[in-house]
Amino acid sequence: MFDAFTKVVAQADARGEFLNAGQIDALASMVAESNKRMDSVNRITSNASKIVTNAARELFDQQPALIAPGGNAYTHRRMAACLRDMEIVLRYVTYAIFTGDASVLEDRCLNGLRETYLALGVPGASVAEGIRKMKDAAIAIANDRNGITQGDCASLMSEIGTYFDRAAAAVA
Ligand code: PEB
Repeated sequence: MFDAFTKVVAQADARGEFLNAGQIDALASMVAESNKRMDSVNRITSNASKIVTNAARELFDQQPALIAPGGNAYTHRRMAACLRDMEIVLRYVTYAIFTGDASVLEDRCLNGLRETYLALGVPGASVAEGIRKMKDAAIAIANDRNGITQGDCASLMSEIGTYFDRAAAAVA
């Protein structure tokens, strides 16, 4: 598991090089902008159950076959597994946002997930759609201009989007 700092160090060490000015500048600006990152993680974390349940509700509205007899979220056991899976993905996305690096998400959550869903018969495209709905909700919450010091959050929001995109692409 890497964070933005250890990733840069590992890459430099693999080449036997000192950190270069560009790398130091990039990490320095990450530190300077870190309040936005922490606030985003905090907002998404404290709204996690709302993000998960709303995304699942929208998914089942659009794909009612999932909750009809024979569907992959039919029965309380499968519904619970589905909500749990969405929560797991969202949790790992918050770790990736916090560390500024996708490796924790990739290594501990997404690695092998497609194969798991194939083996279980869970439709990956539907999981991906659920993840996209969580992405929209999470970014709307993290990027809410109300009740917070105003600043330019465009690049952080697009970074956050990439973690959800990776998760959706890993199972679609
Ligand atoms: C991944 N999901 C399921 C299982 C596993 C995961 C390992 C099998 C074991 C179990 O049932 O608990 N576990 C999960 C995960 C990690 C992990 C992400 C990462 C670290 O350890 N059903 C739907 C929707 C979708 C869904 C499309 C969006 O209709 C999910 C939610 N996952 C779903 C369902 C099951 C499951 C299991 C329904 C149960 C499948 C079954 O037993 O028939």
